[in-house]
Amino acid sequence: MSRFDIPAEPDTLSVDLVRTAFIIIDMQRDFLEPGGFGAALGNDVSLLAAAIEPCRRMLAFARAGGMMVIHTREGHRPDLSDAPPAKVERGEPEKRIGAAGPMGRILIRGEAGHDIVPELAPQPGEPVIDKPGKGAFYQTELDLMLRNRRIETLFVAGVTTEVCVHTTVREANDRGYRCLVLSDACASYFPEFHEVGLRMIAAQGGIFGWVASTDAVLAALAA
Ligand code: TIU
Repeated sequence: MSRFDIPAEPDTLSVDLVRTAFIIIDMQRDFLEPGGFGAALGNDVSLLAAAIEPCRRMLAFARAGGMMVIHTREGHRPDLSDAPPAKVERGEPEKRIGAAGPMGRILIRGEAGHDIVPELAPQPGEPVIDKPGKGAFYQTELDLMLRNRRIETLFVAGVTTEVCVHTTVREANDRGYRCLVLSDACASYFPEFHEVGLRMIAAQGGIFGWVASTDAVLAALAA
């Protein structure tokens, strides 16, 4: 039996775990640690640390149960050929995408800051989607990979709630996936945006998807 009813906002979500993927959005050092992209934008990066442990618990469950696990990373080629000038040319030049920082060049693939935090490091066989934008579907193979596995539902976690998590959930929703956002496994530099971002997903009868805590999901899946 792989079907479970998960208590969520705005209502119970029935999921088939065989057709569910756990997608962890951009839990990279560039967003969570000092000296990366998040800090260059003027943010207090310590606010994102709270999402690590809930992500780790869901990841452990998913791995133990053989669920599809997908990691994403936001970043660009070293020559910036995949980075729109409109994205790069913001803020002070020494803090822009591609500038040198303590974890290497900011938001550039292959640099230390681009890595996923060690607690959530991908295991061999788990796809890592490198994305140039905020959404994980834009200019990536994610949709193809999910369709090939007949995935219908996404458990979504990561950072930041109102930016890359929201953009990805909106993209997924329009493509016909049911998205369950794990409220405490996401985080924002702006606590109020986190709260309102989650409310926006579940409002209007679940206009973008469903929201539940990691504990609520794990308890339902253990039943
Ligand atoms: N700035 C911010 O909140 N987020 C990003 O730029 N990217 C992601 O959310 N991953």
